[in-house]
Amino acid sequence: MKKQALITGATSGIGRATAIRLASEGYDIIATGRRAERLEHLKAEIEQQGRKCTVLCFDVRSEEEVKQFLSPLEDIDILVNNAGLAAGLEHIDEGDTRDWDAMIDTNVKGLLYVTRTILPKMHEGGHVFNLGSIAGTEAYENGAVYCASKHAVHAISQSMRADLLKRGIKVTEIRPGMVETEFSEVRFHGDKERADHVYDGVEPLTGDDIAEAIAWAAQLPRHMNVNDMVLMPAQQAGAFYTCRRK
Ligand code: NDP
Ligand code: 8X3
Repeated sequence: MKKQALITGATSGIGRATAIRLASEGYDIIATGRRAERLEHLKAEIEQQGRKCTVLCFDVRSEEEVKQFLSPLEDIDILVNNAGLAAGLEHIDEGDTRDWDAMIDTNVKGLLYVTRTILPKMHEGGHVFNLGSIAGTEAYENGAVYCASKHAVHAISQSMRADLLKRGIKVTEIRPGMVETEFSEVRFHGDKERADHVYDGVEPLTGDDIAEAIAWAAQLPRHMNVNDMVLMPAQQAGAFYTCRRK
């Protein structure tokens, strides 16, 4: 039987690259996001690879929408909980509470809604990937709520792994440092110039690099799991250490 991979946040960056990569590994893809046109482009690209691609356009922050779109699905082999964002980069006494809601509702609650809906449709041998971050174990100035949301993903991943042991479902947390996607543009509310400076003097990772790691972990033998994968550009050693070349 063909295997199915569900990837949330597949309209851009890491999610899009992972959908294409897993399709090339022989998975049929279910791709989600809020931007319908981008999902249609992805579908066409994956179908050109000879794989099936179902696209589902909804907001992971809405429990109702998550249930409506994901409940009908069956037999999911891989779930990539990727949809997420950082919004704003301010001190806690200046932050916008709408940004805080967006991050907590997407990165934490959205991931939980999707997971709760999909897990009953996963069999032994299934594999969940959660997109955490180096911000899931480090906390930096101006990042209280984003870091808190990724600390939550780290905790959820550890508990989920324990909860699913008996069902033979693996849980891998992917925790990247700098990956050049639309992430920084979203964080700075569309300010592309500011976003570009984040990667000044650094060769960042790409969505394809993260997809490569996910594809590798997904093909390991049944008895072997990568619990936690921290991935960074070679010029970065943590949230506080980046060597920028002039
Ligand atoms: P992008 O902004 O390029 O992609 C984010 C994806 O999430 C988009 O497809 C977007 O789709 C989707 N998304 C966001 N909000 C929602 C929502 N409410 N409902 C449904 N989908 C949503 O960023 P990345 O690819 O970089 O980020 C992917 C994940 O990786 C995130 O969880 C991020 O925190 C994590 N990460 C990223 C790092 C980086 O440096 N880039 C480093 C560490 C972790 P749409 O807008 O169409 O809904
Ligand atoms: C994104 C990476 O360094 O902005 O999760 O926290 S960082």
